[in-house]
Amino acid sequence: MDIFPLACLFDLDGVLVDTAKYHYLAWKLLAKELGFHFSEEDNERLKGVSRMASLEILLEVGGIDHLGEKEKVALANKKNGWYVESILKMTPDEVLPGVIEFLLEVKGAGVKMAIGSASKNTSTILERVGIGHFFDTVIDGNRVSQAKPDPEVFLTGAKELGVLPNKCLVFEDAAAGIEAAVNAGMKSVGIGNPSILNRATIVISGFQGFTWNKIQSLIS
Ligand code: B16
Ligand code: MG
Repeated sequence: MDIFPLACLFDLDGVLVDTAKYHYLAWKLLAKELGFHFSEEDNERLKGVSRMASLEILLEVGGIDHLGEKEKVALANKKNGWYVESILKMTPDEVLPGVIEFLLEVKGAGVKMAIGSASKNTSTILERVGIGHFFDTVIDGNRVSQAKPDPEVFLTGAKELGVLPNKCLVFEDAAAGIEAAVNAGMKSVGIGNPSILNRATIVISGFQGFTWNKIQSLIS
């Protein structure tokens, strides 16, 4: 019998933990320093997007178009300093509902697991919330050069796990991440809004109430 999937690749922010609120606080503070308001709606555009690309969106919202590369890097570093202050205070309680139960089930089924995240702070977050031990490998923003929707992050994960892309299942909350899964030739489970994640194989609102067997039957 054809066994599917042999590996699960998990995005981090918005799938396993909710760090978006800390990103938002730090970006909002930066915008305030630059003299404009950055709304929660604007912040939605930063989901799954790399740090420098997020800064470009923020500057566009503020109508700031005169900064050089050095100034931009300094602003991104400043925002990251504030963000790191927040994530260093994270606790295991901040793992999203149903996640631990789901990871335990997948691990128990002998399925390999990897992280595929754009964040360069992935290791700090995994350590703070205490879920790092579940994953056979961690592919993050420090290890890839192409941002989602490029498939690099997921293809690297599959390669490190020694599993063919078509035997991998991706869990993602961002449209760009679902697109990356499609580009990698992988099926995907979208976490969030079905109208935004319409390229995913299936969409669920979160892990609570979803067993591994249920997910397997929904994707096949
Ligand atoms: P950092 P994910 C992404 O994480 C976030 O969704 C996105 O908002 C953030 O800009 C990006 O990581 C980079 O994060 O500044 O920590 O390197 O969803 O890919 O796990
Ligand atoms: Mg995400």
